[in-house]
Amino acid sequence: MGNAKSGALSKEVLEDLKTNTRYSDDELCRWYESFNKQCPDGKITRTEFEKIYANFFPHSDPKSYARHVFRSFDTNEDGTLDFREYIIALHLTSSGKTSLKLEWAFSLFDVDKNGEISKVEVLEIITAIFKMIPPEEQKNLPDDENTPQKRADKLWAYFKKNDDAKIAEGEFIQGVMMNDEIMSLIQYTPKK
Ligand SMILES: [Ca+2]
Ligand SMILES: [Ca+2]
Repeated sequence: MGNAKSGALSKEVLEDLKTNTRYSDDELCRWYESFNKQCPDGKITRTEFEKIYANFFPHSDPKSYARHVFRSFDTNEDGTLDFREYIIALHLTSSGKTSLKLEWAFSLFDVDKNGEISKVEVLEIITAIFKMIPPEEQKNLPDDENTPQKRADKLWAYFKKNDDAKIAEGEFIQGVMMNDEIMSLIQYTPKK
């Protein structure tokens, strides 16, 4: 036991994940088993992560978005996702709680991790989101949302900011929660 390479989930990680997520012992152990089967070395690399995304978006280019998502999940910045980071990611993105998802969205937009979002960062992430929308679908977007720049301008205008101002985390979460239209600008769910 205890040896990270032996294949068993360490007690520390298990306890930590139980405290930080809503998952049970059972669920965590089951996922650990399947995680280990798919990633025998216990880590997901950025390239592997990008491939997973590519499977979900066969008609568009999710690469830069996947890169940003990976950065937001790789909290110890070692260039791979371990089981702990993977489960926290799952917890943040699949929880029904909007505030939790938006906490994660904030970390996605805060590209340089300085605790605030600039308009340049908004444009960078929105450009990545935009690339995931298949060209056919892009044609049908509303006139004020059909380019990354227009989308970034729209989001920024909603927060009533000058171009060089910044958005703090609390302000971001509260603002997006109060406006469905803005919520739709910061994510893309593929149509079937
Ligand atoms: Ca990591
Ligand atoms: Ca920032």
